[in-house]
Amino acid sequence: RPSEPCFMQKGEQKVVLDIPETYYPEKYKKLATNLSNRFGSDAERSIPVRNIALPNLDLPMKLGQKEQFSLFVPGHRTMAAKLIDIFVGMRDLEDLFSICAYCQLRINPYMFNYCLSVAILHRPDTKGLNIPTFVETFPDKFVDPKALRRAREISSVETPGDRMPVLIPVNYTANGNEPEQRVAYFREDIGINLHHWHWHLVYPFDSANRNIVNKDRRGELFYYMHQQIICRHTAERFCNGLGRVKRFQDFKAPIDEGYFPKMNSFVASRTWPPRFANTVIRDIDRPVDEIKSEVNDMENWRQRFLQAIENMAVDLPRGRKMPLDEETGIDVLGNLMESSVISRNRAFYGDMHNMGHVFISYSHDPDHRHLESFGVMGDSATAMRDPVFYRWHAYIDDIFSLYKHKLTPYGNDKLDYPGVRVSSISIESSAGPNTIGTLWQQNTVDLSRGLDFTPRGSVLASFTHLQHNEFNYVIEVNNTSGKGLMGTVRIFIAPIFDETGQALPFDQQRRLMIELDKFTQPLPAGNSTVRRKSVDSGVTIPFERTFRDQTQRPGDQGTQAAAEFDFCGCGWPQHMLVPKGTTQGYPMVLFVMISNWDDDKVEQDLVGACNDAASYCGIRDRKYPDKRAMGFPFDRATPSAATLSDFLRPNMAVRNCTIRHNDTAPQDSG
Ligand code: CUO
Repeated sequence: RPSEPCFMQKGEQKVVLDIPETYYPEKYKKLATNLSNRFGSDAERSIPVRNIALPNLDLPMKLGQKEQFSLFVPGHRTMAAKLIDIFVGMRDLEDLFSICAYCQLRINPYMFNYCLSVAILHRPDTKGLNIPTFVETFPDKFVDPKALRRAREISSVETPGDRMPVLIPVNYTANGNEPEQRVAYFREDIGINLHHWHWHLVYPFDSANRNIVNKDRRGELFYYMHQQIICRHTAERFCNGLGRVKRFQDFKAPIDEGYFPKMNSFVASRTWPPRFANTVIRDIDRPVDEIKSEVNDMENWRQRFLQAIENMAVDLPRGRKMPLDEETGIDVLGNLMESSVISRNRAFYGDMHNMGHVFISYSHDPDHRHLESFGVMGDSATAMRDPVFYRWHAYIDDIFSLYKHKLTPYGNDKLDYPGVRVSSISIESSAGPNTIGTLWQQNTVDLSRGLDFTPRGSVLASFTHLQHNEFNYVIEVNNTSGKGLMGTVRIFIAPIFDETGQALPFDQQRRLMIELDKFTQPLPAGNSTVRRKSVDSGVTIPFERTFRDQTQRPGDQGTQAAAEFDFCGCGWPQHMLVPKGTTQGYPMVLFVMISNWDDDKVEQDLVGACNDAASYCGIRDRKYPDKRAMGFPFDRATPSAATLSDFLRPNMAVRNCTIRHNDTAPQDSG
């Protein structure tokens, strides 16, 4: 951290960095010898830092050390892209280490952390390096500031063995008068926000090094991962007596929802600004952030997207056109919409989604007259806390959906799997047949790394999150082909009724289908039973991986395992696999389809690759492991089906089930 220029603590071992004197910023130079003497005498190990010819860091150093950093702000993006390129371009690890030692004293800590994390994920020689879990490095982005103050007090007055965990309250951002507070446990869930931050780390949208951005189907994954967030959020709303979010589509209309994050930034020593109810986004003119943008730009970009979808073709530079075809259209649109550096025409289609974040996050101070920084929507680690995130992304999703509506509905050739019949799916669980039990659970996270000094030993904070009892899917299959086959099992769950209690028509219900799992399955000839555990889901990562410090992972063997772990920090948190349900029992429909693996498979070597949360995160350095459109078979409309039953084929099955919530005091995770 900036206050400790040459000192680190690795576990209980104190390490001093032997930094070349020229690396110290002017203000530290006089102190350098003192610091080295002071920490050096106390240190158990000294690491020499190579004195290298330093690259030009003027651009990334333009962002002050005490400023907030936003990936969505174009100027910050350019600075970060430059720094990522510098980190990725260092010729070996020692040079990277050296430039980091230099940067750590000069570069904005949030930007430094982001760029170094991206570089570590993308350099071939750092695949074995660990990134500490972000919640521990910057807990101020995830937890109640009161808990952090308390943690500071505890760490300074109590010895490690005597420390009791600090309690992070569940509901601290609003009271029951605010209807949106009913889903705060979802919006403010630490694991969900970590997933979102990690996703954007794995899929950066700006870099001069196009390989870092240009990953297989990244634009489509941008669409799909966020689409899944929207339908998961919608299900939570239904469980809590709320309707679907109102899309944020009238850019001139007030945003009904306010949000008061009550978080403090350690770095900027400031409170994150709130947004009052009924705020209207306005033109931004903030020379300090080099942003001048008009709301009308958003209107224009929107019109161009609608036109492109209408024509099923996008305009390329120099008057050329590119058809939006069935296979790659959504990927092209995703990159245009986000927008990423691989957008086919950023000059024309602009930067719609990112600037939506920017307009909203500066709506409280668009011309910087109050000297305020951006709100939580400006940061991928915090954006999902704000109710407006879902309104904005629901609107983005609607635009993608317009394109999907233009595609020919899937026919039997795509949906059916001749010879494979699924006679049933059911759920086995301790909560009863076809019932999933949810509850509140208490867990801990270590805040010591994120305090603005490094205490000896951990300072634990205890927080409450939703959890469910583990369950199994039981699928009865009949393979009448007379030979062994391979299938892809696709499991989804969706609400049955809308917010008014009416049965959801198929075209609405399919857009609320939450992917629970997807896996490859051998299908022996004849009858067989597939039993699959909920914890093995292809969309989630285990709780331990979301929260625990990777350097302390037990049983790690060598660099390969650690590398996989880093990438695998991306994944929907297992504890949020299913919606909360209700105490009376919330009815949902479980859907399974077994598709023909010959039409799904992507031939590639997955040995050593982390692929247990591939549905939302892809696989590092590999192709997306399912050839079908993301969201298949529900991504396209099927006008001929009025209900889900109309849509079913012999290789599909449904089961009504119940999610029953136990609303008693949280249980300890043990
Ligand atoms: Cu993930 Cu808008 O892209 O937040």
